[in-house]
Amino acid sequence: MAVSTAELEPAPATGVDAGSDRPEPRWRPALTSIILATYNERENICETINGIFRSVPGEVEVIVVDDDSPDQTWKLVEALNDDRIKLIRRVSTRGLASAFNRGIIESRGDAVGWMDADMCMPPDLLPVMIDRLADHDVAVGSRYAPGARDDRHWLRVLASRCINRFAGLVLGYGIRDYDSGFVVLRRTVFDRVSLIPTGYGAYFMEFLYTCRRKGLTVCEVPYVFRDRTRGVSKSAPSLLKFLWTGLGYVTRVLVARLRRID
Ligand SMILES: Nc1nc2c(ncn2[C@@H]2O[C@H](COP(=O)(O)OP(=O)(O)O)[C@@H](O)[C@H]2O)c(=O)[nH]1
Ligand SMILES: [Mg+2]
Repeated sequence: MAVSTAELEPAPATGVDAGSDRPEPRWRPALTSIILATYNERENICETINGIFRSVPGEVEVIVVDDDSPDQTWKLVEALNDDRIKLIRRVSTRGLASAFNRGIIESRGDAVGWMDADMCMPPDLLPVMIDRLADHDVAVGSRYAPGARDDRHWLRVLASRCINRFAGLVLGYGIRDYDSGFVVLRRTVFDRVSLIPTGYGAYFMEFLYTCRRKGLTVCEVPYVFRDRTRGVSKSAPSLLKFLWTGLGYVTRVLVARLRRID
């Protein structure tokens, strides 16, 4: 995939040892953890996991946090019988942000990432994102950075762009895809910032905002977001749910701006 990267701030001058002309080795994670939250993803989960194992260089663990999917997504994961996969089946609880948070708690990698398991986000972008951790704390897969594209229905693209524009105005820092939900970061980020595990995808905007407020560096890596071809969207199965989710995003932007956690 041809990918360019969009900078949110100039990269620090790393890569050259001040005392010699020998280049420093680029930072590489010893272990990368990728977290997948799943609810009724039986048609996508295996392709997503296999894509991650194919793409991510070096040691990798995949953590699947499934909320007891009625379609038994967790059973397919179990059947893969791969010791690089950690499966967490949560019973009697649901929620996207809390699922990712549980995955973070269970993860061991010095690079940690998370993404959707519906094949809208390409696993083969992960190595590019991991590479950017050599000079950034957080690398975000971006649908709206230059060179990116969002292939969904125009109404969803419009709504997403409006929410991102609003988030950009209220929260600042020039981030184009504030609610991306596709990310890889250095584990050290969690020494400074915790994910607030409430709500649906809107948690991500507050997370990125707090990262920047704490002085961490964030870059956006553009990619082509493909619309779902299998399974059903949990955030927009109907117009009413779609509007409700949108309202949740707007509210969370305002809450994030007001609470400004230190
Ligand atoms: N564990 C867990 N995963 C969820 C839940 N809701 C959605 N997901 C997963 O979160 C990801 C994004 O959900 P999706 O339905 O694609 O929403 P959309 O991208 O906003 O249309 C997918 O991998 C879903 O399977 C939930 O309540 N619990
Ligand atoms: Mg999706």
